[in-house]
Amino acid sequence: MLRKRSAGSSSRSKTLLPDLKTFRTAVDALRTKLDGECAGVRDADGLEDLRNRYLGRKRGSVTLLFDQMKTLPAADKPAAGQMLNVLKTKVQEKLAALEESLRRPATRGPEIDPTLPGERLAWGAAHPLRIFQREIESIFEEMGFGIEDGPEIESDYYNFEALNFPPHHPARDDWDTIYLGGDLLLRTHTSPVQIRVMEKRKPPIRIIIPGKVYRRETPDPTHAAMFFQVEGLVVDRGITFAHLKGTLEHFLKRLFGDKLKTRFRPSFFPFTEPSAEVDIECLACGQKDPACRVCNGTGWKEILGSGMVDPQVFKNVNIDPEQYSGWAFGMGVERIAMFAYGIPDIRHFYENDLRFNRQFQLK
Ligand code: FA5
Repeated sequence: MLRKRSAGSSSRSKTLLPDLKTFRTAVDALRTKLDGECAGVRDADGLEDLRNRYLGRKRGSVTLLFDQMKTLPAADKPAAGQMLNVLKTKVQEKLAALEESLRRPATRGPEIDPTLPGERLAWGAAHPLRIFQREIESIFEEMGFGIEDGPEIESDYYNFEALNFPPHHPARDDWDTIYLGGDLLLRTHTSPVQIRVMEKRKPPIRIIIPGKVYRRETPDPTHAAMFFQVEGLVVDRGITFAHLKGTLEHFLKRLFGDKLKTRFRPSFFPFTEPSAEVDIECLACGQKDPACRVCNGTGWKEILGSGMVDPQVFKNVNIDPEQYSGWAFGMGVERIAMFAYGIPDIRHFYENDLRFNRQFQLK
């Protein structure tokens, strides 16, 4: 119930406040409102306006509360008076802080001197492996090969089955990889792209396929779990193993010089028959160090696998093996780059150490 205004109360107090509780609510509300309004003040005029609205001698909100306090019962007045004094001090402090912050110049960044020389930006550069891959590509391009690529996420069919690895074939163990669920995996070699290309194109085919491959592998100086390969594929009428040998020998001599010693070793791949692995003399130790970490003292290092395309693979892509023959190879880019640049450990390629990377330049 509202109290009647007592005689002698100020004519400025229009609203009668019933009790201390309601009075406290009004004081709290004013304090909250003040915080919001301070945040909106941008200049001295705004500050003056705010000061008048709160502390103005006639209509300031705080002044009006002082008037209204007089209508409270005598017993409530000391508490209400104390409340109002605290509020008034707070308002004064807030306004003083606001005035100070308006007087301070806006924070500015450092002065710019346009006459100073600019900062030189570091340009990125091709990674040594990319540089080397380009070098391999250009030698094959000179021989009339085209360049193809394919997906790094492959299906079991392209990575294995179409290449003549039936499910559960033990040869799959050598190409173990990360399986992504369902039928998908990270490809273990670039050979699946052979199938993809032969599915869409009929012979003659003469291509190389550079790309990244993945294996379940424990890293050591010559093995990585992710590395680069360049696949080669030639299919036409009358293609023989002699063409494969001649092409690879020419390629390796272009890279390492005419004196390079190479050897073809019989091997096995489910998708080529016959198959051969190609070794080059160990250029790290010159075939002289029985304790060499690169060739394990054998004097040779395997750099690629190769062979004549198996007739079953041709059948899988509807190419008639009675009319066409072909060969394929897959080489490890890092392995060859290690010899070309004299790098003793394959892991240097992946450490992103600029002191290492900067030693290699595009020719
Ligand atoms: C293959 O990957 C076959 N797809 C190659 C092939 C293609 C054979 C076409 C016949 C016809 P292999 O697993 O041997 O084969 O790998 C080929 C080359 O990749 C190796 O000679 C080696 O140079 C490189 N290589 C293999 N494993 C690693 C590894 N963990 N780290 C770095 N390089 C590797």
